[in-house]
Amino acid sequence: MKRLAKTLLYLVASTLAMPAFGAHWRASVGAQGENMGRQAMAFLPNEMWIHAGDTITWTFDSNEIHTVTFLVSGQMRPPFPVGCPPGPPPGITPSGSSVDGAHCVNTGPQVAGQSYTVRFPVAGNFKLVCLVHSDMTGVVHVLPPGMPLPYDQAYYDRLANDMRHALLAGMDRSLNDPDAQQLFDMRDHEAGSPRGFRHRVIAGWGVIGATPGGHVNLAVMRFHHPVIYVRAGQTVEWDNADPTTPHTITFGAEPLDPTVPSGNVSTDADGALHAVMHSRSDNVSSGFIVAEPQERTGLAQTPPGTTRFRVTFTQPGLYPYVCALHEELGMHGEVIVTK
Ligand SMILES: [Cu+2]
Repeated sequence: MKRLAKTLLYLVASTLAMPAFGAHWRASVGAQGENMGRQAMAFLPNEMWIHAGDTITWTFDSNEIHTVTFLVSGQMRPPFPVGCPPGPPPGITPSGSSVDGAHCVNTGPQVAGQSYTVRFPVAGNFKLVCLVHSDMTGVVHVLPPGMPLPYDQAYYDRLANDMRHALLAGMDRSLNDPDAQQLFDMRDHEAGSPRGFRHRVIAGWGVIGATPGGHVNLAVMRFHHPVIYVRAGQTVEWDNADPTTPHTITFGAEPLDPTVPSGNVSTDADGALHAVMHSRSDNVSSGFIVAEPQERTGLAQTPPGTTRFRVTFTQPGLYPYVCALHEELGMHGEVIVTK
């Protein structure tokens, strides 16, 4: 009873205190399907209207890493290990930091269970970005105190939930669509023609969407056809069909630097990377395989053709592999080579 009275008193006090101390808002970062394969890479919601003096707490909701980052006005996004300049890497600022357009604020990479609060002392429109994912952006409109706000927290909660479901369910449908499955199977079958590659694995795929506040995207961190059968002497090809997310195809020991191919990988005439494996104890890693990127300032460029990776298997056996970036999300597969 005493506790209830205290809670009520606190509620009344905090309501009365609101104008003086600023309102507290909530939003979330990222979302994932049950098996972590589907990753909604988005700020949920990715556009909010608040008052100067308010704070927003972002709660991280996925095993995939994200950052909440407000750069200085006009600044390009640095790589996430660099973070917020000035200052030495990792360039992280503490929770409770203030965004004013003149100072960079950066959570650094965070995962499910973590949260971070940002203060907005001055009016302005502030762009919100994730340093890990290029198609994950948003905006916070900070209005002068006293101006009417278009939405309340309940609206943002509903919107975040709708966005979460739309992103995750949208991809669910295309993944589980029997027609889509059949299309892939047919393509694999037809590719048995001399011009094609018979044994093909889709190494991740995804979609990019947008709201007026910025970009949202969904990445499916899975190998389509995670188990594939070939005969000794045949070649398997992995293609990345995700617009921005890189993946690796890694057999054996994980490389120190997952971005670059292992020394035993060569380049085919069409630019695709190619390795030959004689035993499952061979260490082979593709480096970053990523769909052909748009050329943009400030982004690392990959040579054309690193959208595909091929491995020729000379000996029968069981060849397990992983994506070195997304193994923790369950992104792994197996090639079974028969005589
Ligand atoms: Cu991956």
